[in-house]
Amino acid sequence: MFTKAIVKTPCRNLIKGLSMSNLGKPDYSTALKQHGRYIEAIIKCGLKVTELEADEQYPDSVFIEDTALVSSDWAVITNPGAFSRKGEVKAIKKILTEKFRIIEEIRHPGTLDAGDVMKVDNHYFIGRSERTNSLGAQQLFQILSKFGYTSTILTVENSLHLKSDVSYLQQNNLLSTIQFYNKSEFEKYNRIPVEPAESYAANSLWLNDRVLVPKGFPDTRSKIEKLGYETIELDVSEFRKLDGGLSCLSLRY
Ligand code: CIR
Repeated sequence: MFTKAIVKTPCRNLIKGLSMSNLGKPDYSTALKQHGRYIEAIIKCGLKVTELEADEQYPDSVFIEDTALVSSDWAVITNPGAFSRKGEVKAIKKILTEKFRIIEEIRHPGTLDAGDVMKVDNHYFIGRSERTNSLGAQQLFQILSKFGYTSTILTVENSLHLKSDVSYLQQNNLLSTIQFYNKSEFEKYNRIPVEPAESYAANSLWLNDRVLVPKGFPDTRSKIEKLGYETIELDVSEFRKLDGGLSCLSLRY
């Protein structure tokens, strides 16, 4: 169960964020409203939220998930793969140093976005992607093994991050795009296929027995509900324009 979350208010420069989506530029005031509803949903799921102030220097800084990996008593500060995002870690390091006793860091030339990291029970999957290089993945593997966790490193192709393709919903349930559905690494899980037309919804977020699902993907939502979860549908259209999903908008622990 999660008890806390950290989020970061979107900045006005959000409209200059990185994007491969061709969905146009986000509208700032809509993004701000959507972010507010996201916070309300997290609170409804029982988490206490810390909101960091907007930082105009970093257009993508609302996607706070990429800057750190947090657990109940330790945190790993990442080294984001995109040059324009590297400085985002400064603010997150400051706050995490106040909250956690054990802090580790991914160091240059290793790069890692935590959107490439998925925890499944006591195991971590680490995606090697355009943002997370082999060295960064290896560094995290070593750090996690020091903390007593096992990890699997796998390659992510054609997506920004590992969690653009797969989301763990607990109780052995793994939501997966068709591309990842047959990966041998995931064979032992109850895989729930996300239809290609709904692939964005593969990034849904389990929060204490509820699942946050992006608005507009009814087939995926109904598959998740059939597993017995209550879902909360959230419109995150403005973050989607920057390739961001539900998990990207918070750090949970
Ligand atoms: C980026 O390209 O870095 C941002 N526009 C989106 C980051 C999304 N983060 C995530 O999936 N964890």
